[in-house]
Amino acid sequence: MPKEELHRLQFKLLKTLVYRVYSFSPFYQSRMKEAGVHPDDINSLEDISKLPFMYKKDLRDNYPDGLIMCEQEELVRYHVSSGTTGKPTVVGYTGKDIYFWSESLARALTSAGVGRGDVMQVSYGYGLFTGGLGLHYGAERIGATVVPTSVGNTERQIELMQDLRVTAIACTPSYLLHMGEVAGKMGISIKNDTLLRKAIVGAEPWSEQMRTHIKEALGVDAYDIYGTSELSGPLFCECEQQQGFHIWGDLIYPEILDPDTGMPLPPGERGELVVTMLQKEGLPIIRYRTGDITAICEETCSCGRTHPRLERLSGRVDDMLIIRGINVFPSQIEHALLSIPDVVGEHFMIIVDRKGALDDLLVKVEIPHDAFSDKITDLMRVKGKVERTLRSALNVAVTVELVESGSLPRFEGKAKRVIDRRKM
Ligand code: DLL
Repeated sequence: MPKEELHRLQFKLLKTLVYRVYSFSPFYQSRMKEAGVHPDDINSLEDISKLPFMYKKDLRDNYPDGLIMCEQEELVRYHVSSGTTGKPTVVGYTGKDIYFWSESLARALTSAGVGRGDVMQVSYGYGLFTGGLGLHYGAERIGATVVPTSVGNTERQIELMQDLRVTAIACTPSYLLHMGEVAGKMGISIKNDTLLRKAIVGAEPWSEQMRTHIKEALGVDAYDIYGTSELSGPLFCECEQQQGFHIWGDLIYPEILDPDTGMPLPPGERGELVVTMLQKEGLPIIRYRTGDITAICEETCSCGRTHPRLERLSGRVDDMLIIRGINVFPSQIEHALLSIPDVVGEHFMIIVDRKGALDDLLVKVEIPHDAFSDKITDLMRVKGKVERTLRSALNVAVTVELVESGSLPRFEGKAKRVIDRRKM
C-alpha cells in the first residue's frame, strides 16, 4: 500500500478507536476529560499527540480487568505478565484480537522467510507468557508444521529437532545458545546434524555479535522479534534483509518520543517507543509507553514493504531487567524482601550474570547482626525461605546470599542496586 493511503487508513482507524474508547471505556473517558480532549478534536494523525499516555502502572492499578472494554463472554483468552510490584498485568483477548495477533505473526514469519513446508519448533514458554501461544498461532496460520515444545527438557527438544526434521525455531537467543551447548554434550552438532536454518529470537535484548555467533556456532540465521504482553505479545520481526522490524501499519501506530518531555523525535533519532494498537478490542491500547528505546527508520526497506520500520532496540528508559526472558523490576525484589521479617529487606544488591548461555540472578541481602551467631541450619532455613519468596514473586529462580548487616554499600544519591555482568 502506498504510504499516503496507509496514513489515511490509520487516521480512519484512530478516529473510530478514539470514539469507541470515549464511549465505552470509563478509564479512557476520564483520562481524556482530564486532558481536556474530546474525540472531535482528533482531525489528523498528528492530533494523536493530544491524547493522554497509558503506562504499565495503569494496567496494574486496574488489576485484574478494570481496563477491559467488553463483556467477559466476548473474551476468548487471558494472558498475564509481571507488574513492577505485587500485582501482575492482565490482558484479555476477543476472538478478533487473537485473529489480528496471529495475522501480525503470520506476516512476521513470512517476512523472515518461514512458511508452508517449514517445521517450526516453538520453544518460547506456553501458558500465561505470550511467546509460545502467539508464535504457535502465527506459524499455523501460514501453514508451517508446529512442534510445540515450550521451554525446558532441552535434551528431548534436541532429539525432536532431529527426528521431526525441524527447519525453524522460535525461542529466546540465550535459550538457543543453551540448546547448542546441550546438543554438543549429547554429541550432536546443530549445524551439521540437524536441518535447523532459521531462528526467530527475541523477548530479551541481544546484539549483532550474538547474531554472528549464532550463525557461526549453529549455522542458523537469527531474526529479531519484538513485542510486549500489553500490546498482545510478540508482534513484529525482521524481514530477510535483517534491517529492523516492520510495524504492521494497519494494526499498529508507533511514535518515538523524548522520554523526558514526551515530544516527538524525528526519524533516525532514538527515543521511547510509544504504541497505539489501532484495532484491539478487549484491552484497547492508546499511546502505551513501552519503555523501550529505538528509532523509526527513514527509508523504505529494500524488501519493498511500505510499513513503518523500527531499528533494533538499544535499552530501556527504566530499570527493568530481563532474566531468562522474564521481566524483573528491582522494585519487585525490594517489595518481596520487605515482606520477610528475617532479613533487612531495604539493604540488598542484585547481581546478574551469565552461566553458560543462561542468565543467573543472585540477590545479596543483609540479615541482622545477631542472626549470624545462629546455627548454620537456621541460616540455611532463612536462605531457603527468601529464595522461595523471590521465586514465587518473580517467576525466576534466584540464588540468595545472606550477608551481615552493614556490609552492603549505602547510597547517598540514587541507589545503584543492580550489577549486570552479562556480556551482550
Ligand atoms: O517478551 C513478548 C515476546 C515474546 C516478544 C516472544 C518476543 C518474542 P513481555 O514479557 O511483556 O513480552 O516483555 C516485553 O521485553 O518491553 C522489551 O523490553 C523486551 N523485549 C522483547 N523483545 C525484545 C527484543 C514479551 N527483540 C519486553 N529485543 C519489552 C530487546 C526485547 N528487548
